[in-house]
Amino acid sequence: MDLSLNPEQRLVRETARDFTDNEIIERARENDRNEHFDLELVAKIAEQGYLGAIVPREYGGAGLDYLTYGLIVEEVGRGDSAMRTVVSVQTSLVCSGILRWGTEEQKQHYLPKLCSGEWLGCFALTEPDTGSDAANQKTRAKKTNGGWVINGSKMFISMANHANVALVFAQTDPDKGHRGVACFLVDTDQPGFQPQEIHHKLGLRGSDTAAISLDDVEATDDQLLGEVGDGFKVAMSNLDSGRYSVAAGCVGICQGCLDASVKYAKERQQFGRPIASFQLVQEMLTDIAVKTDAARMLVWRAGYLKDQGKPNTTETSIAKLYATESAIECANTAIQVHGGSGYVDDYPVERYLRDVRVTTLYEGTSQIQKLIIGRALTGINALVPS
Ligand code: COS
Repeated sequence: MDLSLNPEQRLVRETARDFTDNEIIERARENDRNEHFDLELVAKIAEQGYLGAIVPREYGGAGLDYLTYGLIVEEVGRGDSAMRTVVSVQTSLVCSGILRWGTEEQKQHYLPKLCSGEWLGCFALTEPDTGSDAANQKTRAKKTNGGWVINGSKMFISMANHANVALVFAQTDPDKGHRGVACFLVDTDQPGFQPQEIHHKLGLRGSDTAAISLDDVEATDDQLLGEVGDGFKVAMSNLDSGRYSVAAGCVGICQGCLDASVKYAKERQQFGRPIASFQLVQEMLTDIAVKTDAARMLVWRAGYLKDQGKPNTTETSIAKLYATESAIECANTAIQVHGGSGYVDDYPVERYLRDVRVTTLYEGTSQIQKLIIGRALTGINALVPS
């Protein structure tokens, strides 16, 4: 197995690293403090080609493979998870779905605008009463002449306050269960689409999050993504990409924890010597390093499988489960290395912990990932007790 990156991948990673160091990190703390969704920085990220990196060049993307996309997401995630969320949502939850399920007209209409950052998109699957049980959509889509009317509500939707297009999942026929779900490319610029900002989050304070009420929202037949009944599969396949992206971002957090902790441990003096010289501190640094490497390898494996066009849902769940849980542990350990200084935002580690906490909840909880993996291992579906 060759684990080395090719020259293009190394260049993309170096560029993303410099961009993160120079542009993202310096704004992260203030944006977090002010709960500021930094659209100016989003525009710079778009200019870098990081929104829609996996989209072919003919549709305005960077035409990169998944492994290289993962390298970008890792670097942005090391800098600021709020900005990493923008990259993940726009690229994986929105663009990847349009690319896979969209008609040629839809690809040409939406992808260039999304890749350039002219438009933002959001992924409206979760509802107040529908989280893990994603097939159980309460939002309803009713057929009209030449189109659809959608009513319902969505919850915890990233970027919904700023999105120009929303992938809205809705049930068209409750008797059909998940086979009745449809996905619509909804124009947000209509009176019935009402996002409401969600504040007071534990972390990701620089990220835009909203509840959405959908009140007689209209979509034409041309705005269906996939066929009626494909909606659940659209959601799941987008999440195959989204979970990969979250995992890659968490590798970035692990790496950020390692960098900050090694630096701090070498600078901080106690008992007349750097705390890095104490075995128990080195043990903490080692724990972070091992988890970082292991998480990165799992992400690379999932990316490699995606690039080969091989099945990867289980491997993606393994990467997401391990990387997210590890990143929480790494951030917690990094605070321990920093002592009291790690508890205030002079250092990035407390933000890492607050920001990363959500990653074992969204895009499938750790429990859902375990059940997906367990089902693949045994062939037995333990998701719903019979
Ligand atoms: N890609 C494409 N299609 C997929 C798929 C994937 N990764 N995973 C499943 N499907 C298809 C299946 O092939 C099946 O198709 P058929 O109708 O033709 O048989 C259909 O979708 C139903 O699949 P499955 O039986 O696996 O669904 P379950 O209801 O058993 O399980 C879980 C679904 C729980 C795994 C799913 O609801 C889930 O991931 N929940 C978490 C949701 C989530 O992540 N929410 C966060 C939203 S973003 S913050």
